Amino acid sequence: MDTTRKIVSLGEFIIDRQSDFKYAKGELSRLLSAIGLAARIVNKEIRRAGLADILGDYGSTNVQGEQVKKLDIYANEHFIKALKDRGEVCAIASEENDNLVEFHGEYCRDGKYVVAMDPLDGSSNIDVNVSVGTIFSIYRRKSDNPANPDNFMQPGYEQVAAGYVIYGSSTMMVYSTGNGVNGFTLDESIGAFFLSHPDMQMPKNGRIYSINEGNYVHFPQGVKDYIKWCQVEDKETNRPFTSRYIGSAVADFHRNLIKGGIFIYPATAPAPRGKLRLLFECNPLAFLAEQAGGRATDGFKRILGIQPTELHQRTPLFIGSEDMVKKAEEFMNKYAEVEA
Ligand code: AHM
Ligand code: MG
Repeated sequence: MDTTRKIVSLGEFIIDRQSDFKYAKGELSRLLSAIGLAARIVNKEIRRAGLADILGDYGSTNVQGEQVKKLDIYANEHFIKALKDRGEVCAIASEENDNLVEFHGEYCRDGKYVVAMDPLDGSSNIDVNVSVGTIFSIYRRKSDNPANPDNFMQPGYEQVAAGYVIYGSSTMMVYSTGNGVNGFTLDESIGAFFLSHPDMQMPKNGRIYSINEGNYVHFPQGVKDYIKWCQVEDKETNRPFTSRYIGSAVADFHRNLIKGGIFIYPATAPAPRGKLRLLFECNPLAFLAEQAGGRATDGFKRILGIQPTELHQRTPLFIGSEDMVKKAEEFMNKYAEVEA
């Protein structure tokens, strides 16, 4: 045991860092701790997912005669409830809801903030016991009216905080308030997150590329060329690289954050704007990548600089170690005029 290292819980850490915000009165701290609470509730349900056959399939009625909710719906409801109960958020945009969820009255005291989230990303992986995650993003509200979508039409660089919870072989919460990235691991026996990965830095380079190669035929030529480049033998650059694709963006990102690597979800012929959502997935992960010294673009321009025009907007995503993303962009730029 390393007795020189201080044990710091998520709650203590949030309070300690409150002074980073000059005018903070504790609202953001309360909001972050609400996310930590919802994460623990959702974690408990995810850990029981393998028992669904015994206790009742999701969508069916369980042995107690209760309706068993699909986990993505369950996660959505619990994150919304935890945030609503703290009263610091005036509206939530969720990948699970077509429209904004807005709060009024006691549930929105001053409601300085709005939250965009993907409550359970990669949820198709749940049935096969593969990691999934919750992704969140916090902005200052812009309009007096919580229902005004303009509150969410802010470029990603305006994020006050962003992060994710990964429900993997252990459960972790990783977040940033714009002052570095810190990771906390859940001790399930006592139900508390502890600082386990202080000041996370994404390696400047890496040798893992992560992309759904099944779509190869539909990729832009720049991506095809980059993949081929990754596969060529070259001692100096340590190629061929390793291919790893989990199919849960949070898990692929988390691995690359620690080991170094690139994750690409490009535009494809059938999905010309890519698959991933700017507000719910790309902006929060891009914020974390940049805070950890990495890079995130759509193959040409910075993700955090994109002006959103709709809640469920999609964008191609190239994210990870700075040098790897830059290299992939070089290949994209060769065809920029053709693809523009
Ligand atoms: P979801 O929000 O519906 O779960 O979809 C997002 C997920 C990402 O986690 C993952 O990177 C991607 O979809 C995988 O897509 P594909 O199966 O097309 O490779
Ligand atoms: Mg998603």
